[in-house]
Amino acid sequence: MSDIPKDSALDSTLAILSDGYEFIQKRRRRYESDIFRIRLMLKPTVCIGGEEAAEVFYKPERFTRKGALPKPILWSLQDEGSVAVLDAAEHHRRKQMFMSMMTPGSIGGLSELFTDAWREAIPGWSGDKPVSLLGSINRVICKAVCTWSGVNLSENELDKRTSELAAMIDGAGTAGPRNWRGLWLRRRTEKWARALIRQVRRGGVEVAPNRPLSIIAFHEDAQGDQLSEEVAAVELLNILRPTVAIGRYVMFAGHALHVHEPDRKRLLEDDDYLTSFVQEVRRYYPFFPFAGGLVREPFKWRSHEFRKGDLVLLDLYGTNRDEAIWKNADQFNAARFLEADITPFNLIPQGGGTFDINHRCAGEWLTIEMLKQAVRMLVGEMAYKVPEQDLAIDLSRMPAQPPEGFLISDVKRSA
Ligand code: HEM
Ligand code: MYR
Repeated sequence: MSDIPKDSALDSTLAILSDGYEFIQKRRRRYESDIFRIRLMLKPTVCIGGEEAAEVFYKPERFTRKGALPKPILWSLQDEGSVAVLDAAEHHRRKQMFMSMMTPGSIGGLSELFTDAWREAIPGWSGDKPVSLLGSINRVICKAVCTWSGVNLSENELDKRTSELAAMIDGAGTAGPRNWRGLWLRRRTEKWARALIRQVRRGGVEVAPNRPLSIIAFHEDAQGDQLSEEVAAVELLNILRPTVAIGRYVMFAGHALHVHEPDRKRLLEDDDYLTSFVQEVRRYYPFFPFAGGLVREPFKWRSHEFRKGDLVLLDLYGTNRDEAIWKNADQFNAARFLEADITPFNLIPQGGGTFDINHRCAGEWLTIEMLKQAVRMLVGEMAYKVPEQDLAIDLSRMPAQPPEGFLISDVKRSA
């Protein structure tokens, strides 16, 4: 048995929904412990946080994601049959498929498409009414990532796909109507993606072999079999949806430029400072709250025996805001990463450990590059005002955002 602190609540499900991102962090502070026990939907669960905890969590093959997340979250995001719920050799092979799309050349190509789509969209934002940066940028990213992936869309389809993908993300971290809307719209996206995979396989649609659509459609498992149509569609969505999710970081970058006032001139002239700003946006702002896993092999940490099948939640948000790692963790410091060291386990907004043999987010490099380009656009190619609005970010809403998605007005091209 173990003597780690135990939350007094009979069940913590409601507390997670009300404390949101701060659920684990608050209790780590209250118990002065990086490990404590709760009951989640009546299941005994261990919560852990901090750099050492991340190292424990990301020891290769120690945890499986299969059965770890409540179904409505899983179905909104990575989904059944996806890379996220595979283990060991099967996982490594599928993950390699994703990582093969993440070469610098390929990411650079997406960044160029992003820039083109952004420039094209600016005139449409210049009307009398303020526009939401989140809503506007989601459409720009959706267009860029579809073209990059080898997916052709009409303008009408672009609107549909943007709102479906955005709804999946918006609905992922809640129980109730926002979640149901995301899942409902997702059915339409899945049908569309399955038809696309079918057409590509039959040769009805030409796609260059290095495009994600083609890579996924013709990927083979170790037995030489292609993915089922359902799973191939799910994996295509696992490129399109999270890339659209970068729109939320673009919104946060806009928020940080306004509220935390970094040196704008330096952002354009000093690549290290720009990278530091972007990393600070990823560290500071709330995005993915926790990662979950079930223990595959028993182990012991901090005198607690983890048994096979135990559910463990790792505090991603709280590790990024951990005072033991980051000086003045709750302050935004654009220059922080000119000095601070990044390890595989301290800056973990998109998971930790290694990419190839662990579940660390496949799209992290792509996220960083697109965010750097987004900041260049916001600072160097656009003039805009930030009208009066509520800029507070409610940490009980998952995913978090300023209520109106960060409004901007009087938008013009400035270069
Ligand atoms: C996995 C966050 C963007 C593709 C993950 C995980 C997190 C995450 C927390 C799970 C880590 C774990 O289970 O240990 C984010 C955030 C993003 C983002 C906050 C910001 C927008 C992207 C992008 C792509 C992507 C742009 C692809 C283009 C994936 C895939 C996985 C994953 C395929 C599963 C990896 C695996 O199981 O091995 N992401 N992600 N994500 N992400 Fe992302
Ligand atoms: C993706 O689309 O896969 C990337 C980012 C989506 C983030 C949405 C975050 C919502 C909260 C999920 C709760 C998870 C709790 C274990």
